[in-house]
Amino acid sequence: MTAPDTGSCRLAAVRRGSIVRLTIYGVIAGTLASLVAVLVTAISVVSAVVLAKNDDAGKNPLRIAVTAQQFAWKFEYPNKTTSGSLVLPVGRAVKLTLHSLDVIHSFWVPEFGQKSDAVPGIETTLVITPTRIGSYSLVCTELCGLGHATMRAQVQVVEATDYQAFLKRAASGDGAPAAADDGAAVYTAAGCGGCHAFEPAGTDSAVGPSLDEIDSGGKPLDAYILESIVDPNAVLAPGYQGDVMPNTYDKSLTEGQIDALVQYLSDGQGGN
Ligand code: HEC
Ligand SMILES: [Cu+2]
Repeated sequence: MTAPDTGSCRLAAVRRGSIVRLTIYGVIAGTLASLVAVLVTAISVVSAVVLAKNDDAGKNPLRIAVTAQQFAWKFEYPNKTTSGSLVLPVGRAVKLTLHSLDVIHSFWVPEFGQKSDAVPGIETTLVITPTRIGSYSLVCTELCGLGHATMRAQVQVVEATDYQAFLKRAASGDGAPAAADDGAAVYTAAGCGGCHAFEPAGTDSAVGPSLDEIDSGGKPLDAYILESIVDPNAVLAPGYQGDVMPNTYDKSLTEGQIDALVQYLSDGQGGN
């Protein structure tokens, strides 16, 4: 291009100035608007959950208490039953109240699009309305210790009738992991597998000693296992450090659950 050409172009543009500019702005605005519309549609299609604002839980949200602990999640429903997985009815506003028994954890279901920390001594909340039936994963996104990577739980969004059925089953202790005092279920729900190998449970983590052959050091086996769970620092397994295994199980598990766990581990001993 030569200079005179540019000059005449500019002259023409100035003469038609306002109209041209208006048209251009109009086109840009139109494009932006349709882009935003496309994005909004895309986001609502991809996201399984409509987020309500924290202060907009509706009149009667479903309230579920979430307890985080190294390295497991526990959910308590309005009828007081608990479970190691989160089951939610589709289309209903849910207010999750988050607690931690030890360190800071962070509740994150990628499809829910929003995180909330679980902080010891503080109650935090998360309000969501799941809009799509399906199975999702809850992960802890706060590096909370050695078993952090295993601190996961399943989230299921189901029809309202299936949710009611789940609550009934959970209340009767049938098929609800942490509610039933079933040692295997307690082992999974309490996150023991995040640190221990135990063949009957199919876990192979090596942060703590393998539980396949527990050496009770001459004590009665059940008593030794019980002590190891409720007071982990009382006797340290040779070659392992104290203050690694959470010392909160006597608070977070019921007596029945601990008994079931002791039974489960003791039954699983190779030599006994
Ligand atoms: C963060 C990791 C971690 C978690 C989670 C954990 N433990 Fe441990 N556990 C350890 C470590 C480390 C030791 C060895 C040190 C000690 O004895 O305290 C241990 C020791 C034990 C022992 C004694 C084993 C022996 O041979 O003396 C038992 C039994 C046990 N754990 C059971 C459990 C059960 C049951 C759970 C779940 C309720 C659990 N642990 C959760 C890390 C963990
Ligand atoms: Cu965590």
